[in-house]
Amino acid sequence: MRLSEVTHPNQLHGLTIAQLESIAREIRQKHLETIAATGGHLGPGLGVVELTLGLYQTLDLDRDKVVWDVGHQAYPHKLITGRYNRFHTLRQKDGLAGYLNRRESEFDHFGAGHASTSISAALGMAIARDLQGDNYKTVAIIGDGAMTGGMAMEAINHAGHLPKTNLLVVLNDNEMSISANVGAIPRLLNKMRLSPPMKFITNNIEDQIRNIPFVGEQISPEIERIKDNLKIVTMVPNKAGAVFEELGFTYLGPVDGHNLRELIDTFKMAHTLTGPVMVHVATTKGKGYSYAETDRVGYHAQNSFDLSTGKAKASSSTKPKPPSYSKVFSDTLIKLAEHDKRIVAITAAMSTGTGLDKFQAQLPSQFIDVGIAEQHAIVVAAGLACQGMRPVAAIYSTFLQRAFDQIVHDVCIQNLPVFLCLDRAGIVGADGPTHQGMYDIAYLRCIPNIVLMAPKDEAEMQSMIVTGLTHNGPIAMRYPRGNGYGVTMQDEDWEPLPIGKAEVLREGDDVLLLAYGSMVYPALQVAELLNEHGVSATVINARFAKPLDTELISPLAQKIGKVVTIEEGCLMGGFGSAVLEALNEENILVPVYRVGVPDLLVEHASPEQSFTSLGLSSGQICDRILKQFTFTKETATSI
Ligand SMILES: Cc1ncc(C[n+]2csc(CCOP(=O)(O)OP(=O)(O)O)c2C)c(N)n1
Repeated sequence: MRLSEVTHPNQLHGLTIAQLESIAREIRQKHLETIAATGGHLGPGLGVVELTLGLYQTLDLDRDKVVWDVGHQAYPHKLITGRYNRFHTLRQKDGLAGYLNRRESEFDHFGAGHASTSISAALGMAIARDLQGDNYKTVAIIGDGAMTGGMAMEAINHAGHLPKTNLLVVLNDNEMSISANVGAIPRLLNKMRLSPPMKFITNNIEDQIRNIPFVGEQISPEIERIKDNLKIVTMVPNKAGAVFEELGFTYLGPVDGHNLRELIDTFKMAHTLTGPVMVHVATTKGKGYSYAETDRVGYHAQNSFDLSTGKAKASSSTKPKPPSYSKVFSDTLIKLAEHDKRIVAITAAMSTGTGLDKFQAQLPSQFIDVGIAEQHAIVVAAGLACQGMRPVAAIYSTFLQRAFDQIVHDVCIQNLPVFLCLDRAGIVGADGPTHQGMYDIAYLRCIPNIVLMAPKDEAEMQSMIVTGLTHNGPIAMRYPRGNGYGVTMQDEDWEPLPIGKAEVLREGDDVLLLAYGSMVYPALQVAELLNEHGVSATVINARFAKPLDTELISPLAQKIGKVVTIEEGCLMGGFGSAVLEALNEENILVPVYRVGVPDLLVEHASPEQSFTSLGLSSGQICDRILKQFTFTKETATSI
């Protein structure tokens, strides 16, 4: 059977190991060719090809439920669940998503994107099954990185307390998070991986009996029974899993994650057991592609690349790109931290994404990677702040959602000087709705004591970093994915900005454009375009969404009489809402037109495509303003 013929995972039933191995080779080839063209997660999927095939051969996917943690490794799953023909559209607008999505396939039993949710979700399904008197299997597949997340531990605590609730947890242990996995749990897993693997005496017995002439074929069911009974004897007492056994799980492992025979035998065995079972599978991230096996961090995810060399495709532009915001953030912080030993940089398993890997290399004693544990990261920061340190937690806007209560309860109520640096704030592109940095202005703005700021460019970001480090209370800076504008930056001696003070960039009489962070330069372009239509605009770089510079904004709003707010974030509760509330508070009743992201999910696409589909390009914003307001001829000619 060819991979292209597999439209339903149950077609794997009954295939021989050799046939499965052949499909595995095809999956790897298709996976590599596609990611080389589209970009996406590479190493994680290559590591679970055999795990997926072996597991699915033992399941009935018309009934059984599988929950993949994060979902970035589930491309092999997509390829055998009816999406082979559309696989080339991966992560493209209107194409397949880069993660699992209940709306995309009946086989995506649970969507994700954020880590450590799978055991909880699968346990919920298992409890529902039992309450409804059904009897399908529920399986969670979780990586060793995701096991460092508190929710995974909460789920294990719960499942281990339910000895009659059948739940299979497959621990896909490739020793890596995005970077090397850190912490005591990874250390424990490593020890377990190094313990003697499960013995498969039964297979040898089976082979021996099968090879007896005229006998082997005839007693086949009997062989199966003996084989399975013997497995119980050989698998259960494995000392490696003592910790999980104590927590109420039956532990099977470690199993070679690239040996289909062993995987299938172990999964079959696991399905015969009652209660929570953990199968510990040792896999190799990037398996089968030498570049990815060697550079496991670099090939976690890749932009499009040349398959034969493993290198990124040469850009058509020869112009050097401006630095990314993450790089400016890290470089600036390093310079400041070299002279101020109170500064501690914290990441939650995202050292490369946030640029902090460089900080870690240069100032290891001032760097902390807490694992995929955003909530813990914030409370550690709060503890550091209590003792006079200057903690800087660099976390993507989307992942910081996890730590909302910690920001309220541990940081803001105690008014502690924790500096939150929200990378990837705004539209992120191909990662889609689970990763859009859409909500941070709204979810942070409502908390007392916190200051919110966003730089218009990379030079202003440097001043804001100093602002964040000198402010004596909670303060957050949001900045977008991607590169700055190539503006001139100072090497040192950055001055903090006055808290809550905005900046006037352009003056005009017809409309007041109030822009925040990444939308300030686009707002200047909008003003240029409006000018071509005879409409003159004042443009303000708000710098702070909280406190808002009402001293500047309110009189201008009153005088100009038409206000437009522009932001890269959700409209509800966002920057525009802050302006509306402030004007309302002062009884300034002028029309306010808010431009941002309405109440919808922003699906995967390129950032440019998302901006356009949301009407957020400069040209579209200009047109929208012209449509929204009537600018009289006198106004237009009075410029
Ligand atoms: C809450 C949260 N924080 C951070 C991330 C970013 N992230 C995506 S995959 C990953 C590593 C996951 O490691 P593991 O579970 O071992 O899977 P592997 O990539 O090794 O297959 C991280 C940190 C995330 N998805 N969710």
